[in-house]
Amino acid sequence: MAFFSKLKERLFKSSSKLDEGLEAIVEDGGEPETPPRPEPEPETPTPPRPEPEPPVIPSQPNETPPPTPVEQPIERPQEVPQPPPEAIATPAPMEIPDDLPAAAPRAGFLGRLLGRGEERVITRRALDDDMLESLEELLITADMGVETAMRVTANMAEGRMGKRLSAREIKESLAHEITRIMEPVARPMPIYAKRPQVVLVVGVNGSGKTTTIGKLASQFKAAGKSVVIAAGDTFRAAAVEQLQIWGERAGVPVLTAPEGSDPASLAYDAMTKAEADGADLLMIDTAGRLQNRADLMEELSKIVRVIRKKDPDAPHNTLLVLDATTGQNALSQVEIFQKLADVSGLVMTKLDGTARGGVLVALADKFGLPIHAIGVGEQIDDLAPFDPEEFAAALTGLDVQ
Ligand SMILES: Nc1nc2c(ncn2[C@@H]2O[C@H](COP(=O)(O)OP(=O)(O)OP(=O)(O)O)[C@@H](O)[C@H]2O)c(=O)[nH]1
Ligand SMILES: [Mg+2]
Repeated sequence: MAFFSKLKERLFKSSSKLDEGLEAIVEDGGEPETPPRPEPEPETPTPPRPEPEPPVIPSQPNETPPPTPVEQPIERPQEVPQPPPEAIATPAPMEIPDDLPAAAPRAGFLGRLLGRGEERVITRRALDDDMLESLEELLITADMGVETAMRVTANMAEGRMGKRLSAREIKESLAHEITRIMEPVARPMPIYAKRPQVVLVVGVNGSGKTTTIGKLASQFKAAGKSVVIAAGDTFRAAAVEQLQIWGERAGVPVLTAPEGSDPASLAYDAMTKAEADGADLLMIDTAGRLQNRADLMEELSKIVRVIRKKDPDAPHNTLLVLDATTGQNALSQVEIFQKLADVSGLVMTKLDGTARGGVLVALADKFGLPIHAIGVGEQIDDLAPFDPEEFAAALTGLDVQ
């Protein structure tokens, strides 16, 4: 299945919430209009697209300095396997001229044929303060957060106040604003020439760390990288077993240690093995006990101290895994983990089955940390690089044309 379709289907709860909400806002106070029939052929050439305006979103400074890579990062669209070319759907154009009826029948022979005998009625509502307020509330219910929702609606309103808009036009401009916020943070995990590149994976209990490591390991393996996994969550025996199952699925060795043993010494052994094997990547799973923050902090910093004995620049990536179903809570998790570890990027899991997908927009807006990937299910291939246009279209319920 094309990833966009999968994303859209799985983001159903978020998108249907926005979709239905937007329709209701336009219906409430809007008036039905029948668009004028287009002129018959010849087709008019499409006017050149206006240059995109420079972003007007005041960007938040990124508080964490970017990690200093030892070697030049290799931008690697090829590292995380992309969906096959035929699976990449082109998102709908994000900007449409204000005066064009959004769903006007297509001009030309086919358009006349399809449009014959039926007048399509579109409801439009003039954009005013009341409507903006309703839009803002709707975005807040989708977990976009108050500040981000305000910013998105304010940007969307620019130059459109008083204009009569259809639900589709609003979706398109919302998707455009969301894409603009998310584009700067949509970056795949950088791959360094360093061997082994150490990836420390952190996050609260149940956020999806172990599952994400399994999925990533499988994707890196498929991309030709050799990977070693360290089961650094020695707190629960079940965690080790779970990781072993993922290791088998991905065809990647998993280093384990007895329950209750020191995760730092396991990480050290794993570093030794990864070096001896000439592995490209070492992924270290960790326990996510936030109940005792001091313990967790000590545990994480000990892992870092120990692996730095082998490589002073390790870990090269610290991925924070966040669960989308926790909504706004994800924001405070980022704040906490930025204090506990030098977070270099985010992975957002469980975007399937939640109506809180908007939190990803709030995260991008507030922290500006790279979003490497998103999880939309429990299967090995349910993790994809983050694509802002696809995400914005799926979130707003916009159909790809
Ligand atoms: N629906 C869905 N479920 C997911 C996703 N990612 C992980 N899960 C599920 O979430 C649950 C917790 O995932 P784990 O990978 O065990 O989470 P963890 O962070 O390692 O948890 P702890 O080891 O307890 O800290 C499991 O049942 C996973 O199958 C996702 O993208 N979508
Ligand atoms: Mg785990």
